[in-house]
Amino acid sequence: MQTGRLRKAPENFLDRAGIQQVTAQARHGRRDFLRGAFAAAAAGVAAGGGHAQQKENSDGDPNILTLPEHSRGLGQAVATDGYGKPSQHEANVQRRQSPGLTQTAQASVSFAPLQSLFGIVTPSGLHFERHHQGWWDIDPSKHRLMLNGMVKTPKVFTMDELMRLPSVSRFHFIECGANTGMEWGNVAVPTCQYTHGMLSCSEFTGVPLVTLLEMAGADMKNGRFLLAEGADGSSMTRTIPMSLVRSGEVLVAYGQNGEMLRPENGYPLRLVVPGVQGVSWVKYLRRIEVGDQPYATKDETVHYVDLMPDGTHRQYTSIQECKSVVTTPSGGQVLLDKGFYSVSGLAWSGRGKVARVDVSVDGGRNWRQARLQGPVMGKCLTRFSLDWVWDGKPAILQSRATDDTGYVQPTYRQLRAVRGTRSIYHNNAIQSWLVEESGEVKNVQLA
Ligand SMILES: Nc1nc2c(c(=O)[nH]1)N[C@H]1C(S)=C(S)[C@@H](COP(=O)(O)O)O[C@H]1N2
Ligand SMILES: [Mo]
Repeated sequence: MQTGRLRKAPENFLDRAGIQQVTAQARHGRRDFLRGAFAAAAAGVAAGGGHAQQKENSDGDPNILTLPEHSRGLGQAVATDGYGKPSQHEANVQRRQSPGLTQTAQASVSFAPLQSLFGIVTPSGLHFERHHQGWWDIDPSKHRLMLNGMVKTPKVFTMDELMRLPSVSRFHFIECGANTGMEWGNVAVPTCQYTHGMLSCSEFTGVPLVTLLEMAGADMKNGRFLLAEGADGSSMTRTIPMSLVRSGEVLVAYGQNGEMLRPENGYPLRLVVPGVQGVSWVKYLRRIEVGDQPYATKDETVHYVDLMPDGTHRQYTSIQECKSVVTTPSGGQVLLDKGFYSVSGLAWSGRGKVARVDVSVDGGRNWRQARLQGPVMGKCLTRFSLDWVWDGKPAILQSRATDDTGYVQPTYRQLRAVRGTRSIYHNNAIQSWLVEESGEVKNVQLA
């Protein structure tokens, strides 16, 4: 079996000159020009991808014949800074601002490098970020969580009090409702980091919110809605339906991947609302109010609404529908020769488990069922893969996920028939990556 080699995506799209060019064009929204600008930004750095292989020919390969320094000398002593870091050779694997968005001094979104990750867990230092008013590193000894509204006994918890309660740990994805939002306008951003990188998955640890509500004697019957409020300057407040909370799924979480949450992700406390768009996962969580109707806050009436074809706004569409994306090979990467590739990607559903993923290498004409890597968990990322031998001809890679409710991820045509073209949020359409004869992989949309 001939094994193809893949050049990693050029990661430094953010070279200064490139950005200016790109943002000027993004404002005009012209796709061709934009793609040209991205290509210009990427040129000259294309060789900089991760593990460039020197191995041209194993006969006389100096990497076998010469004993390297690290086999002869004494290695370094234990790390003195007490907290491990990735290899210096992985310095390109970073979360980044999208070159397609206007760059601001107070940057508010960074995208996770999905093309560089394995399995389903996002390392905490690479978790995407979305801050409406910057992030803070709050002193946990001063942080409080208040429970009020339709409760018998309003309560205030310290972090110590919360962390003494029985906890659970669960794997869940979080996806910003605006993930893949640029693609509505047919603005093809170059890599899956920018098309799908407002997505991450962690093991979260915390106390089921229902436990705290019971402690406060909340009216679980008439109190049909909750207001969750964050302690940052964004006045982030969201209505959470009690129906989601009753099952015990919604967590008041302090843990992320075995350690405390990172400050960027809401340290010391955030709400985890499995399956629901990121904005409801209120960070720096300081108050939960129990009420009997939706709160109609700014972040659910003005923002985070979907403009429909008939001009109306759809509100409270919180669930992230079933979606998937091929992460390797994906936009910006280069197939260096013909042969075997493992086409691999991520699938998820806000309604439950991923039931199957089909992959097409011919733009959706034929589909083959992909392998799912277990364990497949509910409202969690699932890794899929498919064996593929590239014949050197142009190919279009797609993945189509189905969840355990039977819902099938739509094509752009199907999605636009219902939603029109003027939305920002909730784009779960099938993603297409064009593999050109040169091996270059590009983001394309099929009509
Ligand atoms: N307090 C507070 N909570 C917040 C936000 C915020 O700006 N402030 N942003 C929300 C949005 S829009 C998203 S997508 C997620 C992002 O979470 P992350 O930064 O941990 O990835 O947090 C949500 N919770
Ligand atoms: Mo978001």
